Amino acid sequence: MTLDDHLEAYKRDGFTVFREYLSSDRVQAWREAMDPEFSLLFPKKPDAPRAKIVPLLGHQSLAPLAREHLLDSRMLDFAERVMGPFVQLDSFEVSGFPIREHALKGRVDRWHRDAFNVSQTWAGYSFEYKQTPRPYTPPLACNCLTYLQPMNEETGPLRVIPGSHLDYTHIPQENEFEPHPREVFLDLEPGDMVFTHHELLHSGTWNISNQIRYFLSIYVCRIGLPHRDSFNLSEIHDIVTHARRTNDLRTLRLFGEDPDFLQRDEAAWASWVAEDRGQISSEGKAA
Ligand SMILES: O=C(O)CCC(=O)C(=O)O
Ligand SMILES: [Fe+2]
Repeated sequence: MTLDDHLEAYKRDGFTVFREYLSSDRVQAWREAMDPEFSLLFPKKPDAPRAKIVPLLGHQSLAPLAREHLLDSRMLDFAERVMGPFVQLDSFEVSGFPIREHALKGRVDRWHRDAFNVSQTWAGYSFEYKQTPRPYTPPLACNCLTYLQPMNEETGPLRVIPGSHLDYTHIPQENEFEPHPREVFLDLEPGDMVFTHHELLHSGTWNISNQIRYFLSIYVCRIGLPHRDSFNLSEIHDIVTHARRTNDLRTLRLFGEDPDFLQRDEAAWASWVAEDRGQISSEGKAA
């Protein structure tokens, strides 16, 4: 699929899948580096549904793999296609889901929209019109989820509601743990990456396989929005120093730095507004 194909699917469905995003060597390297970490993390909170390592760039042994993954131009190119040149890191983590009892097979983790979503802004308002799907607009945030095992009935698939980034699908609290009539299970192989729109309704599924279920999550948001990860990490200082030296503005923006972006944005608006004015017919101008 070309980036245009991905963009078309993304606009329509609220997500797109990049197959074989990570090679099997990379998937194995990640798993081997993380298994020992998670076997220490799980016993600390035995009842927690998952454990996390965050910020990944602050982790001593995982930082080199994390840096390569975060700066992958395929992800950054696509993020810029969907958000424009405003891509900032919010948080980069790995989640590991422990092996759970068979009775939890197929159970919905919890339906939700990810951070910065606005679909539910007027939930509960009594409308005098019927809400119909709104026009697509660029996301304020995107989740780049890379799964490190096949995603099937045992490992617990990612379930999504295609189109829910635009159609105001609402799941009442009492149904957040129930299957949804429009849900689709994503059939993924190890190393496949799912790139989501922050308004997409989705849920994980409990892991009853014989291995830890992992995903890497790079959550990006529009520059200037509040971010969870600290950018005051030695790995990030190193990336930023290099980016300054090479005048790599995209990489600087990833960590919230770009003194000129607002000015460039405003210049683009000004030419757009001028173009619109120029297109008004003589009748419109006379009015
Ligand atoms: O468990 C999954 O596969 C998805 C997790 C998720 O939606 C999240 O971390 O926001
Ligand atoms: Fe999520």
